Amino acid sequence: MSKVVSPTLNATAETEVVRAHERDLAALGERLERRGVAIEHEIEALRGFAVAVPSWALGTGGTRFGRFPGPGEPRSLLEKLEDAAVVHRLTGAAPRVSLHIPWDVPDDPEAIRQAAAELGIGFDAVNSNTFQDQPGQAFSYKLGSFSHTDPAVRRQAVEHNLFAIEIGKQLGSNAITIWLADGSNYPGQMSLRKSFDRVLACLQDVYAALPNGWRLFTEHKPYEPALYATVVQDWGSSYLLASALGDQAQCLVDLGHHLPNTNVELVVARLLGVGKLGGFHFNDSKYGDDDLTAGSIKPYGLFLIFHELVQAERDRLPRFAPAYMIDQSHNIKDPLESLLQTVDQLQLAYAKARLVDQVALEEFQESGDPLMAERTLKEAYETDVRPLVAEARRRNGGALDPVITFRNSGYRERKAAERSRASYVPPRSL
Ligand code: RM4
Ligand code: MN
Ligand code: MN
Repeated sequence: MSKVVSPTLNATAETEVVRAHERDLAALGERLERRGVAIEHEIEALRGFAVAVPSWALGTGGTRFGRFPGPGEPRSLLEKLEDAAVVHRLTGAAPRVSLHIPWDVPDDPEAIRQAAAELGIGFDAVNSNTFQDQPGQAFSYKLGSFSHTDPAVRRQAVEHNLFAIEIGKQLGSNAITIWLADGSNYPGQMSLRKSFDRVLACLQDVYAALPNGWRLFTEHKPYEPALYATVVQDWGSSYLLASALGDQAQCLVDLGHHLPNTNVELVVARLLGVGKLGGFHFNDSKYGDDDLTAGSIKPYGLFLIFHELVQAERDRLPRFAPAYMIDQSHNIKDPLESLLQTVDQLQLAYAKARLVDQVALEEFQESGDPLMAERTLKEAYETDVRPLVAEARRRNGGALDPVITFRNSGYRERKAAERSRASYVPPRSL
C-alpha cells in the first residue's frame, strides 16, 4: 500500500513529524508497561480492525431542506470506489465497501469487482432498498413493502432483495442488510400485529434464498419515515425476526436508531448474550437518526460499546463475528475527510476498550465496589491512545494523520478538476 505523500511538507518537516510520533509512542509504551500491557501486542491487534465504507456516504448527503454538494464528488460507482480506496489507503482499516441497491447497482458486476480488486478493496454487505419507488416499478411502496397488505407488493419487495443478493454474490459480498421503512403515520392505518407477521413471512422468503456462508441482518429503527409506528422499531422486534429466521440471521445495530437516552451498550450486551449481534452501522447522533461522524457527540458511549465487544471477543462468545460498517450522512463536511475521521474514532474507541483491566474490573464487580469499577473503565478511556492507533495505521501502510495527509495530497482538488459537476442537483424547495 502506498502512502499518500504530502507534496507540501518538506522532507525535514516530515522527519520531524515521524520523530515526534516515535517519541510519543515510546512514552505511551512505557506507561502501558507499568500497567502490564505490551504495546506491541496492542498495535498488532489494532492492525486487524476493519470497517466497511458505505457507498452512499462518499457523496455529500443532505436533509429534506437541502443539499450542498462539494466539488469533486464521485459521479459513478467506479468513482465512489476510487474514493473508498483512498479511505483504505490512508487508514489501512477500510478494505470493503457496502453497496446500496439500487442506488449503486453495477452495470457489469464482474468489471466492478475487478476494478475494486485493482484498487485494493472488496465488498461488504449489500443493502436492499424498498423504502423508495424506482422508475418503472410496477407497485408503489407508499404504504409499505414487506408489510403491505397486497401480496403483489410484498412479492416485488422480496424479488428486489433476491436481486440484491444476486449482485452481492457476483461481487463477493457475504451478507445482506435489510432496513425497512414500513410502518404507519396514524393510529388505525395499519394492523400492528399483522404487519409484523407479513414482514416475517417475506423475510423468510429472502432467508430461504440466502447462499451458504451468508448472513442476513435485520436493522431496526424507532421512527422515520413512519412517524406513528414502525414495524421493526426496536431491538426486540429485530431479535424476534432474526431468531424466527434461523442461525444465519442476526441483528444490526445502527447507533442512531434508538430513542433518546437509550442505553445502546446494554442493547449490544443483550444481543451478544444470545448470539444475535450481527453488526453495526456506526455513526453518532444527538437527537435522532442524525448520521453524524462516529464519536463526535458521545465518544464515551462508543467506548462502552467497544468494551462490550472486547469482552465478547475475550469470552469467545458463540457466533461472535460482528460486521463493522459505517452509515453516515456528510452534509457539511467533506465526505472523505469525515470518513477518515470516523475510522480514526472507531480505532481509538477499540484501542481504549482493549486497555480495560478486565481482571480488576471483575474483582470490583464481585466485591461490590462501584467507584473502583467505574475508575477501571475511566483509566482505559482517559488514556491517550493516539500514538498507538497512528502506529497501527502506519504499519498497515496508512498515514500517521489521515486527514492532514489527505488535505496535503491535493486529491480533492485534482478530482474537482477531473470530475465535472454533471452530478450537481439544483436545490429544490420543500
Ligand atoms: C436508514 C438506515 C439504513 C440506510 C438508509 C439510507 O435510516 O439507516 O441503514 O441504508 O437509512
Ligand atoms: Mn443504518
Ligand atoms: Mn439510519
